[in-house]
Amino acid sequence: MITKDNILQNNADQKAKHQKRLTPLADTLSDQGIDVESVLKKLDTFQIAVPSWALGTGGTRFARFPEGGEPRSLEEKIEDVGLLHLLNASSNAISLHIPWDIPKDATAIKQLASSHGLLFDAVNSNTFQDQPDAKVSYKFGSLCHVDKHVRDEAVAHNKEVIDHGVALGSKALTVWLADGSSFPGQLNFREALQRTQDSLQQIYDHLPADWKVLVEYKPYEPYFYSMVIPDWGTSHLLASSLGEKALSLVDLGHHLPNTNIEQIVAILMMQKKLGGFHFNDSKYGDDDLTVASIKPYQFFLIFNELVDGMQNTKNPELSWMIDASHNLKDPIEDLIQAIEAIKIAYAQALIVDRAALKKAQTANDVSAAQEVLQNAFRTDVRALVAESRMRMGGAYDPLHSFRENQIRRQLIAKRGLKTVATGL
Ligand SMILES: [Mn+2]
Repeated sequence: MITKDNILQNNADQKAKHQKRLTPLADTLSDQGIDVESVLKKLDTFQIAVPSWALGTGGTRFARFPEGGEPRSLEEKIEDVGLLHLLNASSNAISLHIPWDIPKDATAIKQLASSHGLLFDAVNSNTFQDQPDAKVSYKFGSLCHVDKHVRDEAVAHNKEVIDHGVALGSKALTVWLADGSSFPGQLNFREALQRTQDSLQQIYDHLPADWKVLVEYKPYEPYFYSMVIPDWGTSHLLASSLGEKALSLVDLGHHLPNTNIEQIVAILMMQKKLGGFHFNDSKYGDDDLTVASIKPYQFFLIFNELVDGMQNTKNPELSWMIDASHNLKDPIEDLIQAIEAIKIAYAQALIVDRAALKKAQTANDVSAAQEVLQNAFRTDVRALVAESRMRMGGAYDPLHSFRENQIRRQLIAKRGLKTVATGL
């Protein structure tokens, strides 16, 4: 479809245009005392995992309008992430969802992934829906359920997910619980949380020594009165009680409107309890829109705290993942844009003049502090991100390459127009 040679040839064609953008930017940054080379090195190695469920077209409660050529199997999902990684050199891992992506032959799947330069990031369990062969129902919860049989089943499922992950070389389990209630009185809050903690402890005890469990939180949906793990505080409480291998996972869409997510990031990192990220953007709720498509400044402020935390705390290494689902755009085009947006925000956070910011904070110079942050945010770093991408073998303009090479048309020719990605 598209080869490394195509990409290198196209990059060579764009070289003069690229240099015209890069040189003045690098000069300006150098004048500001920024070590451009060290920023580039950080960008070079920054990799973001792609979730298997983002490769097909999502829907709403009302309809689904597929793009065509969606991956029909785990193998094809891996091929799509491989294609993405070929284009952007920044998505070297896939995050699987069990049972949607159970490998029939783990060794063969691992080999296929590795042939595309891909690793397996966190594996995700699913107790938010009943599978056709289910012995019990999760209608009224899973890890929090009042019936021990249901809890046991949900715990066993999570342990199985860990085992699948071990076979693939993954190192983390993400638990997103759809447990909650939609009406007052439906659940005893305290008992539901206690049962959840006990269930999580059993899962935690099944983790290999070098694994971690990432505990997601969400204030509402699918239930609209209470969620058992509604916020970062509850996630942090659970992660703390479970042990060192348990960490909180921040999904950007899992907050009430106007929540100060950057402050949550700072607090969790101070506590060495931030495990990872699910990147997306939101206008109203868990909209799962493209990263930074709605609130780019907030996204930059989040990365500003992440960079500060990575430099100044002992927080463990983070799992960077996208969690998005799109019903309008070509899923691969959307992922190209999402990863680009993440790298732009990271680059902008890396060029923040931290010494000047510290000085302004120490002097209570509010205006100066704002200037420092906005100076970084208003710098167009796209040439820097492109430079790093090309150094790593990626395309000058991945979206352009995807379109120019008519990749979606080829995927449709190969897989068909009416395919539905497994799990969607
Ligand atoms: Mn998520």
